[in-house]
Amino acid sequence: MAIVKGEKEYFEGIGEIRYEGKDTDNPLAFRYYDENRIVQGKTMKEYLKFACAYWHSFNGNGSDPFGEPTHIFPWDVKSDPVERAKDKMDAAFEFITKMNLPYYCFHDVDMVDYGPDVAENERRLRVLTDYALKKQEESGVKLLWGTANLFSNRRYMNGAITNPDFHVLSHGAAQVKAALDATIALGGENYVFWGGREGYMTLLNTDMKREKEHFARFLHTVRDYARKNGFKGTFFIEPKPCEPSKHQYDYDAETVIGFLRQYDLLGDFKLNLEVNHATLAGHTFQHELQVAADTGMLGSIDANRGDYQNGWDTDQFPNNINELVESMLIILEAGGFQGGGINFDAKIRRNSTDREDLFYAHIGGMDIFAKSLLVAEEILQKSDYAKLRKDRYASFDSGQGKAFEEGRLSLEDLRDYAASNGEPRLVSGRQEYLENLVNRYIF
Ligand code: XUL
Ligand code: CO
Repeated sequence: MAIVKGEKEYFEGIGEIRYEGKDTDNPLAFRYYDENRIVQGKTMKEYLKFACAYWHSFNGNGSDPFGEPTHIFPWDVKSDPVERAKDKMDAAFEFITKMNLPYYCFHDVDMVDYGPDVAENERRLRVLTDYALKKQEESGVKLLWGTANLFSNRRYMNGAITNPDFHVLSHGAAQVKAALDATIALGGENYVFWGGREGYMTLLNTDMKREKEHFARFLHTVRDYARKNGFKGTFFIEPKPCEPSKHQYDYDAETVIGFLRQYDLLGDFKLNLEVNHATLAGHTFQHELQVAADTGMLGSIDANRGDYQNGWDTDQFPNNINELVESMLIILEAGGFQGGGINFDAKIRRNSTDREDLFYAHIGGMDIFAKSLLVAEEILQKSDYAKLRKDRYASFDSGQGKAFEEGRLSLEDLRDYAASNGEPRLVSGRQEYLENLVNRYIF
């Protein structure tokens, strides 16, 4: 990939990150991510579709509720917001191309600062969209998805599209329209809705039914606008149960699928699942992936990991091989992502202040996904993993089990089968055997 720099080089001394194989001791090289290697009939680059998240890498400054920024960005100096945003974009594309990341994702306000004036915000975003388009053309980097940030501005404190005040809703809509226009202009492959404030803090002041109906009505309105304006991609909803709201309507995969089905939106929407959101919902990431895969709704993922001790969204870079191999097994068996890819919705730690840290984080994340993909492919090709699971259900493949599946047995028939066949034998679920099987291919 051609490295695309601006006037200034922000990551000086760091060149293109290349695949050097697993035995390299170069910390600024890939050990497993070989973008041209064929897996499942596609190159790794096409299969995994890695994306850089603009917000964590170029806006997130390391500040937390207890402390000031620790990441002091050299591109964040000019006073004019549009000029400053262009510098940031220079840095972003320099990083993305040095990392060989094929995609990126953004919120409107990551690209350029927004103020209170709708028309001025639209103007700013259009300038940056034009700037991004040139950079995309120069580098070949593509937009995996765009989105609007409807949670940071104080006007959204009671929600954006589910706000009890129609005036606030209209501002959310204006932002979505502009973000969608930018996504379409940039050839964005998908558009995401994550509703951090679409939920409630207390039911004492909330008409939940009406708020959810407003959200559904709005999604129809957006879908119609986008299709009319040539958007061919997929809309994703990103579930998360809470944080920042006490309760969010897009709680988890199952809840979102039910909502989309209820409001007749299944045809245009799929899911963007995030590891740390799954665990906040009390699920494994694998569970969320399987729920989505089983309904043909596995659109894309936001890659990160949580912390075993902390109960919030720590958005750390992924590094749990067992979690990811089990996840890749589900993704492979589902036939890959439906339109999406792997967006690193992850941030380096507050005290990771070296220029290289952002590179190490992405290299580690890309390598562990690449390794997990290879391991999962081998498990599916060489082991009896898939067969063992299928065989567990063999009693439904013929005879009375099959008749039950086909709806041909009454409750009396089931009772009679039990009465005439005695006590079932105990059949092992072989969990430890399967865990060892996965490890055998990892090591
Ligand atoms: C927040 C989160 C968001 C979405 C995009 O937890 O994951 O960054 O991915 O709005
Ligand atoms: Co996310």
